Amino acid sequence: METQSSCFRLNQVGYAAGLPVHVAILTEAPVRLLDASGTILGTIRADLTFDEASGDRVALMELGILPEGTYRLETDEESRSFTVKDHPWREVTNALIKGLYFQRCGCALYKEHAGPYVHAACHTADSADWENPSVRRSVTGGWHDAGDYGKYVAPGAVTVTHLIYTWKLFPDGCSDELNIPESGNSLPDILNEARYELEWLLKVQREDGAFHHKLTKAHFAGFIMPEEDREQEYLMPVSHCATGSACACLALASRVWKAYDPAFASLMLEASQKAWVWMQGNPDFVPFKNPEGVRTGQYGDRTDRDERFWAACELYAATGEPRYRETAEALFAEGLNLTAFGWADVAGLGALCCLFDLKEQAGEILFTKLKEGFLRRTEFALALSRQSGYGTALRPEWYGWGSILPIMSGAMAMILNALLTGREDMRDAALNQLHYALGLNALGTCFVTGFGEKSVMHPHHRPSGADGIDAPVPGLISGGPNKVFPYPATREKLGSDTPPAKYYLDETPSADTNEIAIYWNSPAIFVAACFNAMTLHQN
Ligand code: 9MR
Ligand code: ZN
Repeated sequence: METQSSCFRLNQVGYAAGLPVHVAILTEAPVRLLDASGTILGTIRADLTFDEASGDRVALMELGILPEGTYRLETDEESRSFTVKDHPWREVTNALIKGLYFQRCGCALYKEHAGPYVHAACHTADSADWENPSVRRSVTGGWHDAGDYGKYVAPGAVTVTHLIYTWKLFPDGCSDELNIPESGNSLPDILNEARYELEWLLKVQREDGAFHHKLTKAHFAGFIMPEEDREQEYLMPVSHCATGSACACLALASRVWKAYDPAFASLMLEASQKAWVWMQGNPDFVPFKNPEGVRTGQYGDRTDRDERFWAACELYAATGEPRYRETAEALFAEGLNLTAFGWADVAGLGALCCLFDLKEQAGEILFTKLKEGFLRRTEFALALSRQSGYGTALRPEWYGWGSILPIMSGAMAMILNALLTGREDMRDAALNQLHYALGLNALGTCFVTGFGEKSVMHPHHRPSGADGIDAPVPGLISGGPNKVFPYPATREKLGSDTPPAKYYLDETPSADTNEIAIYWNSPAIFVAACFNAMTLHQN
């Protein structure tokens, strides 16, 4: 079906029986809502308003809570169906987690787990030190970052952290049946998947405690399968942000694995503490810049104060030593963005630790005061979603590279508010961000591969482009519209009049609008698992 000519935008994966159903309507004509038997349940007259991000005249309508079934929205010109189920988001949540399995590097993917998306073991050769190339060592494993085959420390640490907090907060929301190689062991599969990256993180630490910023070639590979990418990979120079993020993530993981594998937990805590010592000895922030001749992802950052804050929170939680709490308190006093959960701004991950793990133990400043500040900031996400015709928590001018990240981060913030306060307005606005990812957006596109009637088909993802299979690797989320920083080729096609929320090309070369990335999957996992768990508890 040609969704662009449709006057409905829906969650194409489906809605939950116990939660309010939202749809976007782009017509002022009367819209009938019918059930499966054709009975008209009501007639809607949408009061359209102009939505700046999309340029559409649109109304986000709440249809209330509907029992399980198939429904139809109908005008005289068009009829569009949607489903309401008891557990509509189980498969998509699992697929998003399994999407990370498909990113595994250093091992073969076998038919048994990967279906048709198999490949031989990739990137198994020893890596060279960029600054001293005669020094070589084995640094295999981890996840390919995105559509490219690089492995980057801070993005990896943030992704693992999203997985761990998903498991901590919504254990029922992620199934233990992902069909990955470790399935069936005593550990939940979401933690099994996280461990694959943690083992790699431990290999990227330098003797003195610092972490290399990344492990990549000097430039991106062509659109070839990973096992065909055989040029030399390098451990690039160390960085403050990589070291701070790895420090925090490993401290967190050490707390989790204490119960499952104490030896692994101790290794991680030692590595984390070593990283902290390096951070203390290197107080002056140096932003990472690609060395001359290196063209892979830079992942630059403006400050490491948020990484230091996050690491201090997690090390306090892991050890109980007051010096970590004092450092976190001092950094908190300087002001931090407490609802930032992405690879660059990580203070929100420290807030997660304080508010949901340490709780009162964090003390007056890091619990009571931080909670006030946190809740205040979450209002911002709610306000943005209210201002948007589609309910999307993003300003028109912020549709940049990977716009899915701030949208999913807004959802995370509102979910956490709802957990702390029980507010349903926050919960419902957060749910609209999941709807955005699954098709309730200006493009009418489901951004998760393998799902929805109009889904991403040509993500900028090397295996999807090179494997000879029409359908892309499933369970990967596209970065989505980007008008802030588009490629010249994209600008040529879309011009300057295309509105930000439609600045998107479902075309393989468009890394600027259609790449996938592990740290876009992971906040979507958090959000999807939250609502998946909610449906399990309601029914
Ligand atoms: O996610 C990154 C985005 O915020 C930046 O604007 C963009 C351009 O620098 O890079 C993105 O990260 C890419 C990384 O540099 C290399 N691997 C693929 C990442 C996703 O596009
Ligand atoms: Zn690989």
